[in-house]
Amino acid sequence: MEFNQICIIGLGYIGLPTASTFASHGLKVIGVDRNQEVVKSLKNGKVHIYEPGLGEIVEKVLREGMLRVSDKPVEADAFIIAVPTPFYDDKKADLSYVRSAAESVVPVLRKGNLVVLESTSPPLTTRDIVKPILEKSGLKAGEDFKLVYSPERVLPGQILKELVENARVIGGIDQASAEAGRDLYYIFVKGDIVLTDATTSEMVKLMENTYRDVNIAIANEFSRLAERFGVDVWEAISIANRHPRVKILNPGPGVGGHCISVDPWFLVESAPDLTPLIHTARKVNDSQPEFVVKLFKEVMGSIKGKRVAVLGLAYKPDVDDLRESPAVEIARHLSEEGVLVTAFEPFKTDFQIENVRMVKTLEEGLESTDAVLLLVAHTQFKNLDPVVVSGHTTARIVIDTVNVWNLETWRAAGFNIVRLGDRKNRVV
Ligand code: SAJ
Repeated sequence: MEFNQICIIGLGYIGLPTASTFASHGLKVIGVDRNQEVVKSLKNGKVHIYEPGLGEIVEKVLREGMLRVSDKPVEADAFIIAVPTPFYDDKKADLSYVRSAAESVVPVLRKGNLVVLESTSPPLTTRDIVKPILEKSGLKAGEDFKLVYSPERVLPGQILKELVENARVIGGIDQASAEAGRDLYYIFVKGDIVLTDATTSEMVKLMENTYRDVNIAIANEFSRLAERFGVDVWEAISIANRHPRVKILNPGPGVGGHCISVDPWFLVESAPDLTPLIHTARKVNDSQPEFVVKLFKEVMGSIKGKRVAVLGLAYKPDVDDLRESPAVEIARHLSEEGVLVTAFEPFKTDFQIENVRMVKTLEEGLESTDAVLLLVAHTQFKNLDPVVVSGHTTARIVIDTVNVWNLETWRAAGFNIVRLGDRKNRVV
């Protein structure tokens, strides 16, 4: 199938990089977002999200007129739906954005078009939800238009690189749809393109993130066991990982972001009777912030009125995304327990948490505190020189939950350093 103009609905962390990558490969792209603020800021050449390299490429394709933005879809050869799929309080998928994006395509859908769903969705969403909505146009999927599910699988922080280099799975509601999807992504994808059916590709996406979640949960559980048995979990993991068939992931303050902490619930929701392991792993990772709070209490003794400088609130290193962030939860929880929390998040200094003092610089955060709590391994924090830090603070206790600070150098600079999951080397 040939493509001249495509329409991408949803200009967030996935839609915008995808739109600008297609545009920089010679396709005319209409980027659609129903949020007027997003449309307005992009029309002024401003990118509303942080992702390395994205600002430059968006600015270029906007300037060249290859990417245009609008608040509703227009006629095109293909439509890509890349809107969020959050969940409700009861952990059920909220498909309202997917539904309304599909509805918005109906008036402009034409014979011969291709429609792609990229949003992470519970199994059968393409077949049972998106297809019937699109067929309200009077056209039939498979006969009049093609329909595929092709999940994004890119890692925030490396999106532009992984969009191009990762293998791409394309699940069609029939073979012709899958082949049309391949023709579209072939425009920029250098990794393998694997064709399958729509439901398999929905499941593949959920399996990948669930696999990671379960593996992080076991690492987090190992960190708790290490505390109990006086072991250094980091040492134990590095030794275990020398086994040729073992690859344990890293424990930490918990699992955040909008993917791994959300997607496994879509499987639990779809088949609760078949997913006890997946469900438990989610609960383990969701309770890891509590484990950090408990560690903080153990180290600090009574915590009411104590001052702590929290370093990092993002859900992982070097991103500005704070969605479902365990670090935010820890800061909130500590403050609810009466700790005087100051937080510094270099990628989002204007973020607000009730009763948490946000500071714009690291130095401001470090002064007047009793302890430093490192929650995110941002490069800036990893590279901190403990001698310099010691000049900015009277605190002598630092708690590293992500294992990036060297015990010896921090001790030599006069700090009592505590690591999550390391009871072996703890002095307090
Ligand atoms: N984390 C740990 N320990 C680890 C690895 C990660 O605690 O060993 C934590 C991170 O700190 C973070 C969370 O897990 O809070 C998730 O981070 P991540 O880097 O593992 O993944 P995401 O959520 O940024 O991106 C994932 C990726 N999926 C997989 O690696 C299987 C990405 O490829 C997907 O495209 C993305 O989800 C998505 O959009 O679904």
